[in-house]
Amino acid sequence: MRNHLLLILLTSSIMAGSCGKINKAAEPVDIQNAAVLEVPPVQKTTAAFMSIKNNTSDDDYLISAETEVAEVCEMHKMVMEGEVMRMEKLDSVELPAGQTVVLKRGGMHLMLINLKREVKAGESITVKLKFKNANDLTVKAEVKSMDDLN
Ligand SMILES: [Cu+2]
Repeated sequence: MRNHLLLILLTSSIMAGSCGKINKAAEPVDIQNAAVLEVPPVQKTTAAFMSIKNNTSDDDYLISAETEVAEVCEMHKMVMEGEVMRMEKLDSVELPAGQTVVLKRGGMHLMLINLKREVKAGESITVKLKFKNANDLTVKAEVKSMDDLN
């Protein structure tokens, strides 16, 4: 009886291990092309963009973000209201299993609010990301001019 139980436990832990990730070498979540938009010194708000790939076979969620340069960092999406485009705050960004979600201009983005200092093209800014399942990630986002972001 004891042996059977042990076998069941072993089998289930092996299966759980192999199901957790699609690609063993990859991180649970990969960030690519992280960028922050350069803004004039008078502007106290900017946005950050990136591609977020969920390498696991479970849906995950980006639940918060923070940067060294802004007091507040929110997740936003653009919505059309009649002819007018406006931004709406998101509680989280869904990261479907095995898929890449792109935060980009005109779409979802991180909003950096109350900038503590000027952000200049060419410098690199630390962005901390928190997920529902994956461990926290710290990534470097390059500050880019509007033209370089297109
Ligand atoms: Cu926004």
